[in-house]
Amino acid sequence: MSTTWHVLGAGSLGTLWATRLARAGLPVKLILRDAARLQAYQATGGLTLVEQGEARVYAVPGETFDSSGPIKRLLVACKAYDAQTAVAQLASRLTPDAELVLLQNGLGSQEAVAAQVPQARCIFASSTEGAFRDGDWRVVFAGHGYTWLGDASHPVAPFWLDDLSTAGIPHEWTPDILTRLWRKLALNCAINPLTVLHDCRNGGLQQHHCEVATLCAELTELLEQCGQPAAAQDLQQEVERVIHATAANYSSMYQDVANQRRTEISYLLGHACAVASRHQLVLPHLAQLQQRLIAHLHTRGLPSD
Ligand code: NAD
Ligand code: KPL
Repeated sequence: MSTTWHVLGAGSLGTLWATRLARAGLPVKLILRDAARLQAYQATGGLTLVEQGEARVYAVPGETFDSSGPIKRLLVACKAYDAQTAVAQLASRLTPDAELVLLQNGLGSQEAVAAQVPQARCIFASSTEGAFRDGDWRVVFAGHGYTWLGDASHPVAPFWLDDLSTAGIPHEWTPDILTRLWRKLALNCAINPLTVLHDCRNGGLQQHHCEVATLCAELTELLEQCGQPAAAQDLQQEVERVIHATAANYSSMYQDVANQRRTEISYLLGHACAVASRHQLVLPHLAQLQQRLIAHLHTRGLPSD
């Protein structure tokens, strides 16, 4: 009998994972905020996955935090700023051998969650898959990608990665998950805030080549100083490649701001600046970028944490 996947967060990635696991016949349960959300969900009949224009409904069972029953495998699919509070509400249901998969972008939230549930194994993930919601309980699979998973403190892969293969979720186990997360964080720091401040698509940053290069130099210094030299390698070339390859796209932070949604700034640029200051590194352009972004978020009435 397979272990049930509890999925916390019925948003884009949570739905993308829950529907594919359910489609493969694996046991999945969705954890919702409260009874009202559960009732609304149950009235809809399930989660809808839209793939290549075709919509299919999967009747994944739902429950709330205070449902009874132990949780052995938990996919945490909320935003970085919600992860700690959401997991705290479930801590008492986690089994002594529980495993959590943390799908959050950026860094900082994973350590906070892990510290909260010391008995559990926390597996960090970094995903390049893309999905967005086009309605309540509906997600559009927008970009095929890969999910890297790893546990910096314990390099052995869990046996349940087979479930991901069965569900057709492209993935790879890596002992260097922190390097991957730092590399992605650096890319996001070099691209996303500038797209917000210059009000442009990723490709628009080709007009701001010097500003991008200066940020890449400071991010490279940060990565080298904080023990992540592999994540620093050829950073500027990689940033330029991504700007070119995704020229027509709006960055995720741009989309958050445009839609008046809270950003994950504290776990991206905020985390980079906090680590720089912990290492007593002076990185003036990164610090100035953070100040400009915070001021911009305030003018839009958005939180800056
Ligand atoms: P999302 O906002 O679509 O979904 C998050 C869900 O979590 C929401 O439905 C929210 O209501 C729910 N949630 C928050 N707190 C909760 C709580 N206490 N109890 C129950 N539910 C709660 O976010 P997303 O786009 O799926 O992103 C999740 C993470 O994955 C982020 O860190 C994001 O950066 C990362 N990511 C997303 C994508 C993507 O394409 N969407 C790609 C790569 C990485
Ligand atoms: O991951 C991204 C995002 O928009 O969040 C890219 C496309 C790499 C830009 O930083």
